[in-house]
Amino acid sequence: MTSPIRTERHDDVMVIISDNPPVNALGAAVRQGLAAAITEGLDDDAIAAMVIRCDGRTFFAGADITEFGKPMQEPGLPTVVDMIEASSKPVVAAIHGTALGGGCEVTLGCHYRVATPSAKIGTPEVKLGLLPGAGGTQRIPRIAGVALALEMTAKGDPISAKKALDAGLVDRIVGEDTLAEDAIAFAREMAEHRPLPRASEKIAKPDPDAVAAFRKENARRFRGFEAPAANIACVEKAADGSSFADGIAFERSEFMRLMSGTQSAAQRHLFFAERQAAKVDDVPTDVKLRPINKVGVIGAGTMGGGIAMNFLSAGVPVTIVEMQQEALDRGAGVIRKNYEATAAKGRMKPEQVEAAMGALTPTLDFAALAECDLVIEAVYENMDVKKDIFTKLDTLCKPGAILASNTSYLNVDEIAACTKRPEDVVGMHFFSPANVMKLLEVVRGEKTGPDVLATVMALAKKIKKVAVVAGVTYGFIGNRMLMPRQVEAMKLLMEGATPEQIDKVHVAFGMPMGPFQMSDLAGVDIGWHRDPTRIESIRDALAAEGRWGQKTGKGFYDYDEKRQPTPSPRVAEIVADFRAKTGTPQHEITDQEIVERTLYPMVNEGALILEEGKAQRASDVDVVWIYGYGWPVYRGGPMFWAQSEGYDKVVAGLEKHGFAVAESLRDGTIK
Ligand code: 3H9
Repeated sequence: MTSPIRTERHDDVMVIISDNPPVNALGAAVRQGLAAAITEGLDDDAIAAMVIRCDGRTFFAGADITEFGKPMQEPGLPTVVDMIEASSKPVVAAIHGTALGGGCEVTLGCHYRVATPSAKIGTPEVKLGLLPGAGGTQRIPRIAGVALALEMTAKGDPISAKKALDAGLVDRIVGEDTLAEDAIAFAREMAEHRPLPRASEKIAKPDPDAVAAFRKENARRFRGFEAPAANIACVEKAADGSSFADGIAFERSEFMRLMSGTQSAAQRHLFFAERQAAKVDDVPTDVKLRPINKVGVIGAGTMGGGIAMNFLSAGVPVTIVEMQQEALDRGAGVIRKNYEATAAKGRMKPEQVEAAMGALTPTLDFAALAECDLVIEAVYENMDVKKDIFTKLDTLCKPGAILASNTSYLNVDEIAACTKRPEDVVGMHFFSPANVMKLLEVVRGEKTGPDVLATVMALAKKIKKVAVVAGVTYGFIGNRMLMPRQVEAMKLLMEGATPEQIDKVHVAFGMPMGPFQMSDLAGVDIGWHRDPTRIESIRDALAAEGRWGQKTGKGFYDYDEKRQPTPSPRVAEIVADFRAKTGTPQHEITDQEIVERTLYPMVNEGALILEEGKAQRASDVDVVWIYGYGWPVYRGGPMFWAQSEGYDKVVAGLEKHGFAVAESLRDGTIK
């Protein structure tokens, strides 16, 4: 097998080149090649300095994650990095693309670093539930200080080449297209400089104030995660006067601890799940995509406006249609306000706001959609209304235009059937707020064309969404799984639990909110029959009294002016009335029972969805729940969680409470 590492000689400079597509991950063959190449350079008297660079789209994007959890092949990355640093001849890292994780650590072992202006440098291991385990937590603070090391390791976002230059993590920014030759010239310039700068020999200054402030600022963000605290502890260790060797030993033991834990397994699962979700099993990868240069959105409400923003932000012009001038003006106004708020936070330039708004065409004229390559209907959930719209679109839109519905429950096949082109019809279910939430459920109708599906999946990537394909089923993947949870939460309430107790269990589990907090946020009146005299459920009773949730200041909770919730004595009365009226037997409800009756049924529903072929794979279900509903990342999604809990335990819990258990869950064949 040929090595992914080759060397080139440019007079007295040896260039070590990695060619390991797609992202130059530092797998065993790369590590072996790097170690051999360094030895080769050291052994050759004609060589005065070395350069390490990568072919392809990026510098090393980190350790090869597919090797994790398998027996390690020598040499390990820490050994290779130490070998580079120990070299008696200067070694220069030539960085382009993204030097991430182990890739960043390779650069820190080098004595010098040059980078292209567009390069990014970072240690995203924390996002995999890990920490930089090849010296990164010890070398970054020694070069760039504790404060930046905390940002880079515990948050994991990469920094620009310019910021790295300012922090000393890069020594020179070179030409975008002349990296290879500029790096050689730099190496030659440094060939005789001694002593060689070695990060491990530097001293990091302790900065307890920065550590305390960082912990406080990020407490919410880090809630429930193990890895950020371990990253912080390692960075602290680098600056507490310990020797480099002791710091490395601590980093190693923390890395191994995290690596063997369930959180990192869950986060690594998500990394691959997210990428897998983009693949549609029975659509060839070379299918010709339809060009999407102009998008139409029907409905300028919260949903339509949010959907439009995704495309405007990606530079795709949008025509947005409404029935009334007032609604149109309000919708366009909200879009502008949202962009201006982003600009006020410094995350957008004023000219970008104007460019996005300039690409928006608000209109009352439905016929303006004739020019669009994709039209997304985002009106309220009513089949007749949707059918009416799609019938009109069928006559109006140009041939080849994709016709999408943002329905969150309804039958996309039924909608498609009222057109003469069902192959052009697809569901695009965005989540609210649509300009923020990352999930897009792409609903594949029975007749949806493969090129339509592939085009929408590619478009999702362009607008920075994580897309998951769902089949036609009531509520698709996410909302269908939500239903049994809501039903059980109401039953638990009737049997003796309080909304606070149920919500608390969900928040402790890591969800952003519980079922009743969610109802209050979404609106208790959603789906209500609107007859205050017809009171058949607790929900009806709440809605009849105007307890519609946060928007009316009261729902399952009472809210103050700052929307802070408190338990509601009135809700307790309503619930007590219902319990008495129905004679529902009461019992002490434990937190475990809440888990078994609200979370296990979601897993069961997920298994049924998979059995029916309405989701492609279990990991897609996980992606839906993590990106659409805030399922804790460190639990890997409901299906991963069930597996890590043990299917037997979940089945036993479901049976205890009388649920009909999905076959694939019972026999552990969920895929
Ligand atoms: C680490 O370094 C630990 C060390 O500190 C200590 C060691 C002792 N390994 O994302 P894309 C695959 S931990 C294996 O679609 P993009 C990916 O699955 C690592 N495979 O491309 C996909 O495969 P497929 C720290 C990897 O252009 C293909 O490459 N580093 C790895 O949108 C294309 O990926 C990270 O966490 C990997 N490291 O984004 C960085 N990376 O085509 C992780 C990617 O079969 N990587 N693949 O689906 C990334 O963030 C992005 O891939 C990157 C490119 C930004 C580089």
